[in-house]
Parts: sequence; structure tokens; C-alpha cells
Amino acid sequence: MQVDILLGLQWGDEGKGKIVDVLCSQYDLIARFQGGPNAGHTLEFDGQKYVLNTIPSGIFNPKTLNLIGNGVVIDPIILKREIDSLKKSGYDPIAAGNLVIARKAHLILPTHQLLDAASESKMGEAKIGSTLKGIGPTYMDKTGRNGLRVGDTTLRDFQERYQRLVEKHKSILSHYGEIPDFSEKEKAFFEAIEFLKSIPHVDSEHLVNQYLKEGKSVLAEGAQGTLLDIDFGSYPFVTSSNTTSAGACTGLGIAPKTIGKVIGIFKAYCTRVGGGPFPTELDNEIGEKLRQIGHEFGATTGRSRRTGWIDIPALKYAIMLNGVTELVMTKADVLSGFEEISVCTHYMHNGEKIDYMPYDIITEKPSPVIEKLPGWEEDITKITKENEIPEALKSYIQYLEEQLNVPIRYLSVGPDRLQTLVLE
Ligand code: 2SA
Ligand code: GDP
Ligand code: MG
Repeated sequence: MQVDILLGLQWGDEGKGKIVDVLCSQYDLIARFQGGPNAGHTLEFDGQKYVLNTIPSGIFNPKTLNLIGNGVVIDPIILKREIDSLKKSGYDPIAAGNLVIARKAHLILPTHQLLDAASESKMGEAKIGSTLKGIGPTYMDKTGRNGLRVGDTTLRDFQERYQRLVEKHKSILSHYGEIPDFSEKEKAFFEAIEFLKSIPHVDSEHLVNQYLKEGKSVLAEGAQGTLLDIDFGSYPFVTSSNTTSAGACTGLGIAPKTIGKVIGIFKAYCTRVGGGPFPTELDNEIGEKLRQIGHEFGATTGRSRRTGWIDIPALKYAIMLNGVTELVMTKADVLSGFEEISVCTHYMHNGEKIDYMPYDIITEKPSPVIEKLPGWEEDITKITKENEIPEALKSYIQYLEEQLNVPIRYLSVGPDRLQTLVLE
């Protein structure tokens, strides 16, 4: 058996949560491999909406085990809150026994959040627009070899290790000004640490490889999107982890040869939340229309998402980096009623027409070369069969498949799990 990977090809929020929920009954294990509570993965079914931050999106299927992998950073307070909220809506993953957590996953401390906020406050125009969840500082401590891991919580000297790290954080914070009081947060943190111990701890590398050995199927779930990857995204306007398929290897402990399908997911248009370059951005009425119809507001922070047309050079780059074998297009329904759909095929950059994302994308702002395709009027949110797809949408799909050279296997026409078509 091999590990399939599902990940975002744009700047996140492509609908990963929804599609993992749709596909999870085909898998024995869903494993999150990077990111943390900066993610907001939305699922809708039976008239209910759920937003998951740390928990993998297969959680509502009691037959699927859900692993929070070693590459994830965990805020125990947020994870506890997530589980409490699932319990309130009638689903208790602890009682169901379908959630496990990697011992080697790193912990987000209250002071990591203070450091995130302090760093952003000094950046002015250049601020990243982070979710302020402490993601960057936690990964910095991980690579700086100072971090605390889930497994450490059961060690005798956990308190001392915690205190040592907090002292270090305080000395950094003191350079930014007065350190805000975090005693309440610290109390909640230690309560949540006790709760964390009730979730089974595992070694993700052994668990996933054992599953494969036993012939069980595994889906690795990405967070954020390829263009936010720490190495290949629009640096420094990126998140602090590898969001690309390579991240699944280090974030779970699996070898490259175990990778099977790579399912790349993209919106029929494009969004970005936070700062950084966005060549096809529509800072106008059309952009506002996309935002309103597509409900483009951060699933975690509620921030307005920036909107724009689909960007083929960026998608080609993402497909190359990840080795995408099949595509999922979401939010096609949002484009119903647009007379024309614009597609960015190239960029104009320093007077030259190019078909790749240039290194100096931030300073030299490439402008998009646009091709227009006919739109469609029909409401597609209730269609269930391929032959009900309007001709103009069929042409859009065909056009994208030709450009991207990868088949679109699923078409999502609404947020509900039932609003999903398999394309033959
Ligand atoms: P961070 O918090 O350090 O990872 O922020 C760094 C950049 O990464 C972006 N980022 C995201 N972009 C899209 N969606 C994300 N999740 C939430 C959602 C975002 C929200 O599902 O809507 O609610 O605002 C996400 N997480 C991180 C972030 O905007 C920075 O540009
Ligand atoms: P994720 O981070 O990739 O899981 O995506 P988010 O949950 O942050 O954002 C996607 C948003 O679009 C959520 O509100 C979903 O409910 C919604 N969504 C997903 N697929 C579709 C779709 O095909 N059509 C519409 N209209 N909404 C969708
Ligand atoms: Mg999201």
C-alpha cells in the first residue's frame, strides 16, 4: 500500500477539509503532516458546519483513524477547545477512539504567541499577516533545537524544560517592550496539557509504516497551500513549514517511495489571506463580488481574503513541486453568473512575457497576461451528474486540463459533502 497525499495548490483555503471528509471513507488513516492551528478546515454535512484547526478532517468517520503527525505544531488549549466543541455537537473523538497524536509533534506555548504578535507589531508594511497563533516562533524553536514536544509532557522534568524555554522567550520579548501578563493563558495551558495526556500518544513513523505493511490505506492531509511553503512559496510571505508533498515524508516519517497519488486541490479562482504578492488580485468590484459570493473570510481569524482570477503559471509550479497526479477543482459554483471568466496564462515581467513565478516577484510585481473565457449563467449547486455541467464550465475544465496536463477528477459545486461530482 502507498500513502496518498491531498494538499492545496494555491495560497490555502482551497477546500481541503471538505474534500478530505468526502474521501475519508476510502482510507483507514488520515494523517495531518504540517502546520498547526493556523489552519481552518471547513466541513459541512447534515446542515451543520464544522471548522477544524488541528484535528484531521477524517474525524467524523468513526472507522477512520486520525493522526496528528510529528510535523504539526500543537496548541494544547486550541486542541482541547476543538475537542470540546466536537463533543458539544454530539461527536466525541476520545470516546470514539479515532484520534491519536504524535509524541514528536512540537508544542505551541503561550509565549510563542506573544513572540508572534511582537514580531508582527514591528514589521509595519512588511508584516507577514500571520494568524498570530505562534506558528513561526514554534517552528523556530524546533529548528533551533529548543522546542518542547508532546512526548515531553510525560517526562519528569517537563516543568523545568518549560520554564527554561519561557525564560528565553521572556528575554527576547523584553526587547519589544513590556511583556504582557500571560498567567491566565499559562494556567489554561497546563490544564490543557493534562487533557492532552488523555489522547493516545504514538510514534507517527511507526504507526504509518505499520499501516502500510498491513495493507491499510493512508491519506496525508496538507494544510495552508503550496504557495505558502517555507522554501518555495512567496518568501518571506509564507508559513513556517513545508506545505508541499515532500513535507508529508518528514511530517509523518515515511519514505518517498511510499507516496502514491498526489491529489492537488485548487479553487476555480484564487484567494490569499495575509500579506505578500498576488499577481492576479482583483482589488475592485469583481474581487468584492468573488469575496461575497464565495464567503471568502478566514476560517480561523475571520479576516477578509484577497481574491483574484486563477493563475496558471502558479498552478503549473505547484503541480511540478508536488508531483500532482490528479486535480480537484472547488468553488466552481461561485463563478455562476459571471459573463466572462479570466485566466492568467503568463506574466509580463521587466518587459518580458514569462510563464513562471519570478524570484523578484515582490519587488518587480509581474502583471498578469489575461485570456478570457465565456462564463455560464446556470446555478450548479444542485447538479449531481457530469452531463448536467453547463457547456461553458465543461470548456473551462477542458481548458485547464490542457494547460495543466493533469486530469481534474473531482468538481466541487458547494460546501456540503454531497455537492461533489466525480468526473470520468
Ligand atoms: P502563520 O500564522 O505564521 O502560518 O501565517 C503566515 C502566512 O500564512 C498564511 N496562512 C494561511 N493562509 C490561508 N489560510 C490559512 N488558514 C486560515 C483559514 C486563515 C485565517 O483557513 O482561513 O483564518 O485567517 C492560513 N494559515 C496561515 C497567513 O495568512 C500568512 O500569510
Ligand atoms: P481549507 O483550509 O482548504 O480546508 O478551506 P477552508 O475551509 O478554509 O475554506 C474553504 C471554504 O469554502 C469553506 O468555507 C468551505 O465550506 C467552502 N467550500 C468548499 N468547497 C466549496 C465549493 O465547492 N463551493 C462553495 N461555494 N464553497 C465551498
Ligand atoms: Mg482554511
